[in-house]
Amino acid sequence: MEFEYLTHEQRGEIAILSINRPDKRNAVNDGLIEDFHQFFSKPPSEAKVVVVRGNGSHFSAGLDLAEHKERSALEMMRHSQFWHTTCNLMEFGGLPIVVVMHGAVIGGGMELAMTAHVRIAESSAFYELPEGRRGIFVGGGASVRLGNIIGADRTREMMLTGRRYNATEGQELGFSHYLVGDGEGMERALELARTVAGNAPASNYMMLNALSRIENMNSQEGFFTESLAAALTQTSEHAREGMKAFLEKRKVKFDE
Ligand code: 1HE
Repeated sequence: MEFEYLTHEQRGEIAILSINRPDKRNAVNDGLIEDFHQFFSKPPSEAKVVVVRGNGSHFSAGLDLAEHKERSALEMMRHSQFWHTTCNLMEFGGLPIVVVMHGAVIGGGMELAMTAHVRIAESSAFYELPEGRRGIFVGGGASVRLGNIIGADRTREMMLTGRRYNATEGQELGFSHYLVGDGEGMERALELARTVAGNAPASNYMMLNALSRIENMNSQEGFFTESLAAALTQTSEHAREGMKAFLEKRKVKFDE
């Protein structure tokens, strides 16, 4: 697929999306969010997993401040809600995302990165929420999505002080699941993407859709929803094939 601010490369079952505004440090303008929205609204049918990365020396410098400065309250409301629609599509659309973070992972860049289900940081990665210094507030979902990872307390402190967490600290906090050397992120991402793509599609779909929702339920509703998810996946053709392949000691083959 062709986009203005994203490049898309399809390697078999893996779609690679690269944010492509390196001269602006991959700052997120409206066009870039629209590109993400377009891709995740109708991803190529062969894609079973997506790798998201940034071209140039940074993952993303966050919201495009040049574009942002002239908005009314209503325009800002719509803008923030479009980010939410897009980020929700990414988190819950059913296509697992592996992100490779390097250099700046700032503000809205961090909000985009946290929609990914498997997060890899290269050692150059650093994280900041400098909204306070710019006179703005997070609007791409950090209150919820980052809050779910590090809690409201740490999110608030991070925003109040505008502190910079480095890659090692980010790994300890859960911003990344894997920490690798500079330039090693893509190799690890492709390896993990192949593993994820090898799962049954219905199992991946449930992992993406059921777990975050169950986290926000009380335990009785959570247990019931888990049973529903189990009943749907465990009675599928893929479950029969997955268990049969194990018992027959052969490679599993999931047909769509
Ligand atoms: C930008 C942006 C941007 C760079 N919007 N143009 N985000 C921020 O507050 C982060 C602002 N950026 C930075 O702190 C630095 O640029 C970096 C640490 C990321 C990189 O530094 P450096 O020295 O490599 O690059 P630079 O010289 O600062 O920037 C290079 C160019 O990118 C320059 O443009 P040029 O035309 O003068 O070459 C910069 O203006 C441009 N650029 N960052 C627009 N962010 C959904 S709400 C989310 C709210 C937020 O995300 S708030 C956080 C905003």
